[in-house]
Amino acid sequence: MSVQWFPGHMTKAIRQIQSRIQEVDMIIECRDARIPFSSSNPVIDEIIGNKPRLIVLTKRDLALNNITDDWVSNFNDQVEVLNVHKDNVKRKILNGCLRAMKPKHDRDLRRGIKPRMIRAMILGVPNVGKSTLMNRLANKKVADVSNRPGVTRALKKVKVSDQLEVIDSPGLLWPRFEQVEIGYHLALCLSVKESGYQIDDVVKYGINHLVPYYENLIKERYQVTDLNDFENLFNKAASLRGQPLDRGAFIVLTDIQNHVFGPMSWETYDFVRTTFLEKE
Ligand SMILES: Nc1nc2c(ncn2[C@@H]2O[C@H](COP(=O)(O)OP(=O)(O)OP(=O)(O)O)[C@@H](O)[C@H]2O)c(=O)[nH]1
Ligand SMILES: [Mg+2]
Repeated sequence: MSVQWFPGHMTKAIRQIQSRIQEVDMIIECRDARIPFSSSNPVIDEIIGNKPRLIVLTKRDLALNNITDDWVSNFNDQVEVLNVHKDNVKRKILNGCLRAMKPKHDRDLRRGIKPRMIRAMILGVPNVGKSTLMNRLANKKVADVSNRPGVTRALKKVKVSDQLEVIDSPGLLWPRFEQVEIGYHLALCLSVKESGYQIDDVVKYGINHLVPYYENLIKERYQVTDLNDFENLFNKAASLRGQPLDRGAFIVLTDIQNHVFGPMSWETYDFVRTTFLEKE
């Protein structure tokens, strides 16, 4: 069964964002480094139009470095890859924004107009780290942050420095995911609420993709030998925690979402290119 989550607050947020998009010079578009394709949102593309954009791949610490590197080398846009908690976010974002704005600043300079403060709006799918990024830029807690989708519900503007002002925004999805994998990837990265999908389907997809990297760790954690027998795996996951058996799939889902096995990239550039992009 496919994944779907497009609640009313997102439709409202899209309207709010569209009504204030003229206020900003450029967009900081956050995507999840584990799913650079699945977290690229067609609704956001439409909102951005031809405004300058800096793509920020967040949560680089949760993705596999070689796969992230491959993605970055295939981007045409300006891109920064961040662990939003640890990296020098302020410097990297300001430099990225200056690079994205350079063609406009050069045009202005030729006409004798000095570059003024850059106004940027942060956009992205839910739970990708937009508010965490804004808090790091502001050097203080200006927005609530939590590891679940749909935390931010309103736009919020913060002055970062004399060179940069940013607006944080609610996470956006789109009404229908064209491929079932997109929904699974967003669910595994906690960008979709659980009510939007069948947990068993998402967990089976997740485990099957983790096996090539973490087979032994998965077998050890749930004390199983056959990773094709999901009923047994779910039962073991539940009984090892002393929980009712029907909680098994949810327990495994939470383990995957909390990346207990280690870093994971759910989509490689080559997979996306051959499976999705070349078919269009
Ligand atoms: N490991 C890791 N966690 C991160 C990173 N950036 C953000 N997070 C975590 O991701 C979770 C979601 O962060 P938020 O900043 O609330 O995400 P958001 O995009 O504002 O989410 P919505 O407001 O729901 O759209 C929090 O638990 C953050 O601590 C990162 O680079 N690495
Ligand atoms: Mg937020």
